[in-house]
Amino acid sequence: MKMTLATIAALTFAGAAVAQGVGFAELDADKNGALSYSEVTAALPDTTKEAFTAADTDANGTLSKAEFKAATTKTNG
Ligand SMILES: [Ca+2]
Ligand SMILES: [Ca+2]
Repeated sequence: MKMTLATIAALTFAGAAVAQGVGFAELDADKNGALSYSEVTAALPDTTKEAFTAADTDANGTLSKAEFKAATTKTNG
């Protein structure tokens, strides 16, 4: 697998979430089923815009549960 800088950034963000035991439900403060950048940074202040964008694979500005899971699964596996 080719590791781009964006991929590494996404894994760093997901790794931080896993390391802190923060799951999708904890991050989704308004419970709308998607994570905004501000919701992610509220729990994980070190998350860069680059990391968030890298995990947002459909580039719609929020992370779906599937996108979040994909990022954290890469970290675990
Ligand atoms: Ca939300
Ligand atoms: Ca998205």
